[in-house]
Amino acid sequence: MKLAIVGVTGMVGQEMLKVVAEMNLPITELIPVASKKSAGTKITFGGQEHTVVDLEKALEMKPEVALFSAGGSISLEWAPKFAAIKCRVIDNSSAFRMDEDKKLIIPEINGDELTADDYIIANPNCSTIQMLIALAPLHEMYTIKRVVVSTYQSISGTGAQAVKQMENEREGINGEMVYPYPIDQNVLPHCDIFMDNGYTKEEMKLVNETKKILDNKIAVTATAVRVPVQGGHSEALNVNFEKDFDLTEIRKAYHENPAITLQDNPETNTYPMPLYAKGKNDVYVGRLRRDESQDNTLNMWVVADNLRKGAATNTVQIAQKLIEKKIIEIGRFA
Ligand code: 11C
Repeated sequence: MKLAIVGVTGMVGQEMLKVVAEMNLPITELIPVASKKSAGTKITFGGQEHTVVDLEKALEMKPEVALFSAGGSISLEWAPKFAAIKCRVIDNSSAFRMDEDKKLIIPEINGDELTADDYIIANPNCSTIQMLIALAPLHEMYTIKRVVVSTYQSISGTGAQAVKQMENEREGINGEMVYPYPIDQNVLPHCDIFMDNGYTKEEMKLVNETKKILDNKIAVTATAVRVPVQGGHSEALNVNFEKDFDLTEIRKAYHENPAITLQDNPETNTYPMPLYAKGKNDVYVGRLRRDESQDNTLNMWVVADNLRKGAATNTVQIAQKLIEKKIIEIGRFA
């Protein structure tokens, strides 16, 4: 298939190239797409050089699938134009996630909802994906009533300029700031913009996307925090169930889950950390323990590479699901 990657020069776009190669998507032509400013530059994929094109040119080249990760306003303007030529768009921005007519997909959880009518498919926010991969099996076993989540989000979630800000701070260079404060040696209780209700947009993504993907009845409250870690988001979850749970049964379910690596042994100091998750597609789960202050409640710790399962990997897995379900008509434009 002809595959376009829109935003190919960004941090997620670069990771998409790696994941597409690792997962062996059946690609006959790669169309790397970026802003007019980057058009004409070269990228290497599959041992060959490819020229980056702008969105207008990419549309003329009629891709069958386009992975978008170039920001919400680009998606809002361009995804419908690609969909109009019957290209399947998988969009990593927040533009369409809460749109009632668009599906919000984590393949392991609701990938089977995809149909041939879906031309713009939304990829959830990174912090939602890793949380729901960990929570979905528990919801099936014990029915989740409420989740209290605190995130510890790395700076790569903000993008390359945030990585530059932290590098500059560490080297004592007075450079451009993307955060309102220094991030090195600091912790900001602030991811994405503030909303009228006092929560940040990132916090509300955790609330609203959980309801859309997993179950509208689950109550979620969130505090999203930026920490001076280059890559990998961590989350502390407090999960209240309708009925009592069994820790051995939970460990067994995680152990058998192909999307999850269980790292949970206090005796050997084994628990998930961003350092382990870097460059990996799995979601890492550990620190499983009963909340002794409340019945039917579990505490746990979840880590994943936000550029991988939180973004590029999930997006590519949606494309794989479309192929598996024969929704993508491979070779249609050949
Ligand atoms: C962060 N979750 O780490 C964000 C990055 O809604 O797709 C992705 C923003 C989004 O700040």
